[in-house]
Amino acid sequence: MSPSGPWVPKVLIAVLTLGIFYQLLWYSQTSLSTTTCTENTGSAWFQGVVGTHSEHGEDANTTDTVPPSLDNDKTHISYGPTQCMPAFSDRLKHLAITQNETCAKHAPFQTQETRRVALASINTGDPEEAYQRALQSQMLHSAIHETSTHILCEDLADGAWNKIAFLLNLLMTEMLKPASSRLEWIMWIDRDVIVLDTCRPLSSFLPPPTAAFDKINLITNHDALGLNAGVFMFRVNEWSIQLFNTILAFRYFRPDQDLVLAEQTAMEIIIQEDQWKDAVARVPWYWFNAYPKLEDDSLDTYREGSEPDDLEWFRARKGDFAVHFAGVGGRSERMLEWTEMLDHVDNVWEKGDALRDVTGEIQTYWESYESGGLTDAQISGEP
Ligand SMILES: *[C@@H]1O[C@H](CO)[C@@H](O)[C@H](O)[C@H]1NC(C)=O
Ligand SMILES: CC(=O)N[C@H]1CO[C@H](CO)[C@@H](O)[C@@H]1O
Repeated sequence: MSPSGPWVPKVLIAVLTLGIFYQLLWYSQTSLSTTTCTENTGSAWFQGVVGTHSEHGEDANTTDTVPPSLDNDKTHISYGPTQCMPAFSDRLKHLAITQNETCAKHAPFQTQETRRVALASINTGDPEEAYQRALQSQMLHSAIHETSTHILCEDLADGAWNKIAFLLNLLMTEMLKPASSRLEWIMWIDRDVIVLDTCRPLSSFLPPPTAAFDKINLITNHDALGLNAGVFMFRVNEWSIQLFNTILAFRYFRPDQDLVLAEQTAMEIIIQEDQWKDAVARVPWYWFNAYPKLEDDSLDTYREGSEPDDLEWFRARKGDFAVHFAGVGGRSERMLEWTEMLDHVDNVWEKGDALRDVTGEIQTYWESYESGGLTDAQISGEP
């Protein structure tokens, strides 16, 4: 015991010295990042994101050229105290402006949104670069179309049920606004979905705004296993509140039912039932939920537009709205490879190398729907 006595002051001094040294290091790092924040505060599109990422270095030259009309915090909205909204760099802000122009000029469809629409997603847990990049592609779409992206950063319910709880929260908030200003439709979009065609407005998937389609409240699609709830659109109304309430309460009221894929299975079961099914329109898988080609050359063939003739009909190709990495092995790496590749792909409508344009098909779909003549092929998209 006694030998330890003389050591104590030396250890204390050593700890103190180390402490001062590291504090200095820490201090200089903080002041560095604070500077970065201050520089960007003026042009931040949304509160809270400032300082959480440091993408700003690459594009400091553009800060003062962002038009004031785009300088708002209403476009990208995160929910909860945790900051999970990916940064929206000046490079992306500029991309939003230039793509807005090239889309309007070259896309063979109307690029302006015709309804009040928004995107919703969740980004809980430790940030993952692949998801950040995918969410940024969604945020870019919102910025181009002057809509909004809503991202939940907290857990409101366990596992994938969190999504349903969040959509209820969004719906109820919107329903408390006057009907003339609330959102009309929301697209739920998983964070493993990359938006490929930022030109296509979300409104373009919706039925015409006429009475014949008033009863449609939900637009879904199936993959090979049935309903895929990775991307779908729903109307902001009481029906949707009822639906999501019912899904959220499913386990309580039907505890014996096996839910293989949690909330997705519950949703699939419920929307097939008589009370709900007439308000649901199932549309082709690839309209807004195409899956990536899995072969090793998928990046090259997408970039070059050299997809093989036998590329399966539901696989993403140029012109498609989005690519969803549902259940793809090594998803994080694949998604990062795709986002990096996409950084070097020009607007497909400007280059004129789109391999699919669903515009005509969407129109025919709703015409057939109205006349009661929808075929199975129109619904599934399978040729
Ligand atoms: C996109 O272009 C339209 C008209 O060309 C304009 O009104 C709108 O503000 C633009 N939006 C962005 C994000 O640049
Ligand atoms: C380094 C950098 O970010 N340069 C950008 C400056 O702004 C122009 C647009 O005005 C971009 O094209 C450059 O990439």
